[in-house]
Amino acid sequence: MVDLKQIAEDLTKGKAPEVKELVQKAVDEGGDVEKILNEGILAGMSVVGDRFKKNEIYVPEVLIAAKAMKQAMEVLQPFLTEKDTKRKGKIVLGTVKGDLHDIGKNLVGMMLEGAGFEVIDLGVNVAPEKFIQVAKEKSADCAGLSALLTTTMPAMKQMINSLNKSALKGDLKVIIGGAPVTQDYADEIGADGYAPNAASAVDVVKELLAKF
Ligand code: B12
Repeated sequence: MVDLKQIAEDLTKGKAPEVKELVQKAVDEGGDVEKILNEGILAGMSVVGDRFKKNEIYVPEVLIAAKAMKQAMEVLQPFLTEKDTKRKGKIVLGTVKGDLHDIGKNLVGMMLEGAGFEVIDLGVNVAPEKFIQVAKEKSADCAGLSALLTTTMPAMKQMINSLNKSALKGDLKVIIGGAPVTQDYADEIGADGYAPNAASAVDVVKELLAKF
């Protein structure tokens, strides 16, 4: 039997081929796909996130681990999609206007997809109205906004102000994140949720969309 801890450990070291192989083996052995995801891949990514927060590792290591995660997710994705025939919810995700940082946003997107949510990634430099327009078109349940610059955080407030004036008010949940963003800021601007990292973003979105 594949040791899921080994998957997590190899992932923290960015060993993409090993991680992919072990995940494939675990699936072939008939392992529980959600368990492989949670106790293998996401457990590993959570360690990577913690180490990054403590400055024990830096952006390149995070990216290498994220790449390993992405490859491993390719193995799991068909099973996850099959299992969640009715997806848990739809999220429009983007980095706010004026901001080009997307590493964290991409990690959040990957983790959400891994957890069974449908993610519509709008990319970077996304105008407040764009989030609302696409959410409306695609009947999204939640908008995820990322900002890495203190100067672009006000774009989150603008999006919420626009949302409150739109027909989607109350229907579209908003979760925000990014290094300078805090729970206090989320409360101040009236966001529905905040998460400090990709792993907890999944928990917060699950809570917000509990009706699914
Ligand atoms: C990589 C990087 C860049 C890259 C971005 C590449 C890319 N494709 O993203 C490049 C080189 C392009 C860049 C450019 C700039 N950068 Co820069 N950059 C960084 C750096 C080193 C790392 C950011 C990162 O990717 N972290 C890794 C990820 C995994 O962490 P994260 O983004 O925080 O995401 C996690 C959480 O925040 C959360 N999260 C993130 N998004 C979301 C969204 C939701 C919905 C939720 C729930 C959670 C969530 O989950 C993620 C995963 O756990 C930071 C320094 C730092 N240590 O943070 C500076 C930093 C953010 N940059 C900074 C600056 C100033 C700039 C520039 C203005 C520099 C310049 N003079 O040109 C430009 C701005 C360009 C622009 N308009 O956006 C400053 C910001 C200062 C400030 N307080 O505003 C920082 C803090 C560096 C510094 N100490 O000065 N940068």
